[in-house]
Amino acid sequence: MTTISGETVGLAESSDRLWDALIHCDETHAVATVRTAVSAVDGDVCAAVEHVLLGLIAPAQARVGRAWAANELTVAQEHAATAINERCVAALVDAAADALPAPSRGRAVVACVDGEWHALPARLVAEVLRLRGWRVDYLGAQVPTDHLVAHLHASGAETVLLSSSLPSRLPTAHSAISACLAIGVPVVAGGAAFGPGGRYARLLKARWAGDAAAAADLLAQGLERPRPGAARLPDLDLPHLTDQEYTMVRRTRTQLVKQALADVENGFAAMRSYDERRRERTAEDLDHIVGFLATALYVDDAELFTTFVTWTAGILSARGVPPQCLLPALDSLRHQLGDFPRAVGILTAARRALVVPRPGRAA
Ligand code: B12
Repeated sequence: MTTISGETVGLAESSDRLWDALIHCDETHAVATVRTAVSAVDGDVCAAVEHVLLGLIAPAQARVGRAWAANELTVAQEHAATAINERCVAALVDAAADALPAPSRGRAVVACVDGEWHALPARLVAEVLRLRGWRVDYLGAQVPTDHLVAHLHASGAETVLLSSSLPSRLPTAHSAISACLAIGVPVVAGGAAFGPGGRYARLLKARWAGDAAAAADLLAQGLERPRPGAARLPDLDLPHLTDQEYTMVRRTRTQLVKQALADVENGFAAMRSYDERRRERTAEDLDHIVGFLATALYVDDAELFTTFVTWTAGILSARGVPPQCLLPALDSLRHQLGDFPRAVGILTAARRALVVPRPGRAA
């Protein structure tokens, strides 16, 4: 028997079995594996379920992401694995239903930022809070801010837990955070979008927690209700926005992408032979690049953009696309945005960070 009180419960064997089931689209074995992992933990069922949700399923899902990025899993396998993990979460929570404590600690809303489809992390947060005795309204993926606020008014929930995985959703997250604070509801933000150590959450005036267990601990301490009027216009939280660089990049996004596409075609010969579908994918990639540039301007952090560009270079390399094709794109944007010093600085830093193997040499 294993116990979770004060000791680490090994999940290594279950982890291998779950991975095997996920990559073979084997839902039945995946569910059996997570159920067995829970029953192998001695003691409180709710604590055991939490342990397996966060110690087995969450890391398996993150591994799915890494394997997809390395081109070891197809998009279809990644989708199947996500669906299976969602089913595993549901199976465990159902199995713990009889042991769930009556909700006695208050009411919390868990939601993803508008435009954010990564719902599984938010689902994990919701279930862990329920297991710890909170009443939880789980609103799922991409919740428009006005509907989130309307729900807070209607439900009287005391806290919002806001999830976002994509840094490019940060400006939208800021609006949501500000809207919740304005009506006196504290916000705990979480997810990869909020940066290492949650630095962007703090910048946007939200509390932050690294995972569902840390969020539950934070809520248990009691969060101070913000004073009405605590929310301010974005320019007051982020004074650099007054230079209008973010606004201009957002406003001219379509034109920036169009011109960058033309410049990449000129600067990267291989692209001239692309069929229509590949050109569309390239345009999508460029749109992501401009979206991340805008976000880096929003939070005034060149590192956000550099991290994204080097990540994109890795994704391209793993698929046999030379990351050099990013250089003409960055140069095009730098040229188009020559009058915007912060944008030029961010693009220059990313260009420098992009380690491009010389032609004919191994990476
Ligand atoms: C599954 C998945 C999807 C699924 C999501 C389905 C679903 N139901 O969730 C789908 C297919 C929809 C998808 C779409 C996209 N995805 Co995706 N996706 C993933 C993947 C593989 C797993 C996400 C996940 O569940 N992770 C596991 C969870 C448990 O980990 P976590 O998110 O870090 O969460 C932990 C903490 O951060 C924290 N936490 C999270 N939220 C919160 C909230 C609160 C309040 C608190 C306290 C804590 C907290 O708790 C969790 C642990 O307990 C990731 C890869 C990865 N490594 O995460 C990519 C990933 C996030 N996706 C990515 C991308 C690019 C996309 C797309 C843009 C792809 C495309 N071109 O269309 C779209 C964007 C869609 C959108 N607008 O949101 C990139 C983002 C890269 C970047 N630099 O921004 C990633 C990292 C892919 C990768 N391998 O590199 N994706």
